[in-house]
Amino acid sequence: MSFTRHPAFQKLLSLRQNPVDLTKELAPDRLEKMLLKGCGFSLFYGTERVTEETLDALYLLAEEARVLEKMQRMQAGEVINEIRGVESEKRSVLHTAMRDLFDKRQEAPAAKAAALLAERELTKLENFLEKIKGKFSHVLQIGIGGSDLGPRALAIASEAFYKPGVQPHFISNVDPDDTISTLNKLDLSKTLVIVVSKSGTTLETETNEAFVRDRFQKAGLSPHDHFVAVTGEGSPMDDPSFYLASFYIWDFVGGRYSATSMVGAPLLSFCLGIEGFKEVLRGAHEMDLHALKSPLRSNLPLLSALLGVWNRNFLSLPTVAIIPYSQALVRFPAHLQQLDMESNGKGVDKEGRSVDFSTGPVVWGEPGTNGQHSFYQLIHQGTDPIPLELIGFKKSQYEKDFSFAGTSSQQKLLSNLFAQAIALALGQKSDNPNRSFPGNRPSRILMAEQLDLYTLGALLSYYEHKVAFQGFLWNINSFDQEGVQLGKRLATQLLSHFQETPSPFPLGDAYWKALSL
Ligand code: G6Q
Repeated sequence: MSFTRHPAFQKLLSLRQNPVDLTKELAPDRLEKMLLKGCGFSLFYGTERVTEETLDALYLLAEEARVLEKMQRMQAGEVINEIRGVESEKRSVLHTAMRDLFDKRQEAPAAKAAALLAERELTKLENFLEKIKGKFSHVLQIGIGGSDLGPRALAIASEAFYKPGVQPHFISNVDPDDTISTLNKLDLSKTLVIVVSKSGTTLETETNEAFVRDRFQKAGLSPHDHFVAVTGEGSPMDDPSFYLASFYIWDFVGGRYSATSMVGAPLLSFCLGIEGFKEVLRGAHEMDLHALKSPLRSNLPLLSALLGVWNRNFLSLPTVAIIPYSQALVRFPAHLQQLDMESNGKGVDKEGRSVDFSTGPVVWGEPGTNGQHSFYQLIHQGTDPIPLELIGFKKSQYEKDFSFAGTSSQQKLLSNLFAQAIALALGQKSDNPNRSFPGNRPSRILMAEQLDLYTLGALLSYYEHKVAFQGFLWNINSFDQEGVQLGKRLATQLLSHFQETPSPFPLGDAYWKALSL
């Protein structure tokens, strides 16, 4: 059913007339009461502009949209990546099977078969890593979009747990400066190169692979002894004779959902050891089970999805800032930007009808406290309220800290996090209009004990399921990406004309024709 036709939608429309005023209502007991715990996380949502009545209506909406049933169908491997009645991808969506390696495994045949494939590739990887032990210290991943952002975000976030001496590097952009500056940091003789492309046809990745292979050849090294492929079975890159090892990914794992598949596994296992990588998978799997099995009112990613829908569709807030108070999560906002905006930046519903409501928000962010010294000005006093998703951890990763002026750095970090949420909610009155803060600006806080490997996996999965739940609520397909496909096609068409004309500016008729829009 269309999102706006649910009876709960009408109820929420009436509630939006009079949303809670946080400047009046925020008090310690509200913060204590509006808290949901699960899977090692605590979600504080007392600083969102909701009342118990709003929450009742939101949960009713979730019930009417049958989101838990849809989550079950997804994790069971039913074909849900489709738009009914028109040509579409028509695939299962089984990134959850990539980490279904522990107890309480899925019994549904499609999910079970996918998990067995994942297990097979992981065993292959384990044997490969054993074989190359001691040969390499640098690892370079070449890939873009989903074949870069998630693995890179996880690799940066888990540096505290690396095996001694390993150094990961990434090349994604087809900008030659990116490639050269990365190559300059490598000792090629000690470098393992992992080329990741599900399609095996992405121009940026093909170009960078050729570029780096050329460097190996020029250095008198055989690329075959250093290059590993991760690709789809039967893709142009699926040629094991060309690589030291090859691993597979499948069309039921979308690029932006692929960090826990072989897209992220080789690099992360190289850096963390296979057991370390499995710990990331274990955390992700526990959150998968939590999203699947928790009832409506105790389901963490669902609550986050519902609060997001309230802010987007009923308070009409068009963006969301994700601010981790953890430097390790510096690339997480970039990954979540792709995850959310590529999944839910859609204009038709699952029946192919144009939607008459807003879908995915603009997602952006930076770690706190850095953001506080830049764009928080607009967040406090700008004309457009921006809902925040704040992420924090009680303990630091290294657990090595320094006391200055009576408090540790970790205490300073956390006190900033909570102070911001409260200041945004309460605001501040002043006779000087330039020094007054309107307040009533929503945020929520996701807290965990420590950003260890398990928690990192669970955090990744929490956001994957938040995005999926929002898609289920809006009745859109969160798992295709026609907009990305269009850009790839047009760039390739246009490129042929660059070969003919050295200077492409101004873009003359020939270019417009090449685009055949
Ligand atoms: C992700 C998108 C997109 C994709 C890249 C790389 O969901 O589809 O970001 O991951 O375009 O594609 P390949 O892995 O096929 O090179």
